[in-house]
Formats: sequence, C-alpha cells, structure tokens
Amino acid sequence: MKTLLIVDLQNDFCPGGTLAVPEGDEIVPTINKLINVFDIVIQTQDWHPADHSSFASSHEGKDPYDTIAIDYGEQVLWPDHCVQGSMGAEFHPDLNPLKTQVIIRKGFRKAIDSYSTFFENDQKTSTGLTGYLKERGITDLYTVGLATDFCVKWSVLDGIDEGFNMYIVEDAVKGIDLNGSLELAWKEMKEKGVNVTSSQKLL
Ligand code: VGL
Ligand code: ZN
Repeated sequence: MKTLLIVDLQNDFCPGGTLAVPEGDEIVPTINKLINVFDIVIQTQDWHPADHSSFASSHEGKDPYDTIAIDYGEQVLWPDHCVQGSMGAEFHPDLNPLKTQVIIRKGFRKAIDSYSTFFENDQKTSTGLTGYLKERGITDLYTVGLATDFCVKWSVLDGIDEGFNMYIVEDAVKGIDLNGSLELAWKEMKEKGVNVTSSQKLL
C-alpha cells in the first residue's frame, strides 16, 4: 500500500517560525492534494523539551548554527524550536489533518536530537516506525515535508537501510541549506537509491 510520510510540517519550520525553512509553507497545498491520493498518511512531529540539547540556548557561549561534538557525533545547534506544547510545534494550520493515521513524535529526549523518523541521532534509539510499518505491511513510503537536508534526508536514508522503498516528491519538500547541505542531501539520497518523483506524476 502506498503511504505518504509528511515530515515536520510545523509552524516553527514555516515563515514566521523560529527555524523557518525558506518557502516552507508553499508546499502545503501540494501536500493536501497528495493526501487525497494516498491510502495511508503518517506524520512526524519534532517535539523538544524546552531545555533540549540541540538548542544553542542550552549551551553557554554558543550561537544558533554553531556545531558541537556530542558523544554520538557532531550536532548543529538550532534556535529554540518545536517546544512541546507550543504553537510553533503545532502543524501548519492549512495542512489537512484528517487522514493522518499515526503521528511519530521525535526529539523528545533531552540528550539526543532526532532528525530521522526511524532512528534518533545516535543512530541506535528507535522511534518504533519500522515496527509499525512492518506490522501493517507497508513497503513504499513517499516522503514530503521539511527540511530536505535534515529530517527528510535522514528519514529517507534510514528508510532505505531499513529495507523500505523510499520515494521523495521533489516539489513537496523544502530545505534549510546550511553551508551547501541541500545539494549534499540530494547527492546522498540519490547515491543511496531514493526514487525521485513529483506531485505531477502522482496526481
Ligand atoms: C529539523 C533541524 C532541527 C527538520 C528538525 O525538521 O529538518 N531540522 N530539527
Ligand atoms: Zn528539531
């Protein structure tokens, strides 16, 4: 069964939010159309405690977009975003929520960030998504949402490693682009074997 995976389409990642992805909200109408042609819709929700370790504000003397070494590797420090219970963590108000069957929250452990919908940034702690998909016999995931070069990319790469057929809908994602990260993300996803498709082909 064809399943749509909508990554982090939350207020803080849209213009006006604290970690706004340029034109992040412009993909919402396309995604609403795609929702109509999918049997199953899954959403992810970045969901951080207010003192999360990925926030620059949690590290004295650090600014947003600095990087630090954490025991699991390099971590970009972000502006505070998607704090549990805040408006910024809510989904974009125009996104059709009705067909969503499950919401995977991630990044709720203070010490570990989580870009991917499958594994947190230590690459070990599971979100449970693989088990959910396997239990339901879901094999093909069409990925849309924000941000192409962080949560979308890591979800696609891990999804392939977990044995799923991963698709990315190229006109239904938007990137942050930090020091060339957007171009690198496309390269990494393509090298790993993502299927690139478009809303025009699906609708
Ligand atoms: C994301 C940075 C921090 C994303 C989440 O959704 O791509 N990026 N948290
Ligand atoms: Zn985050």
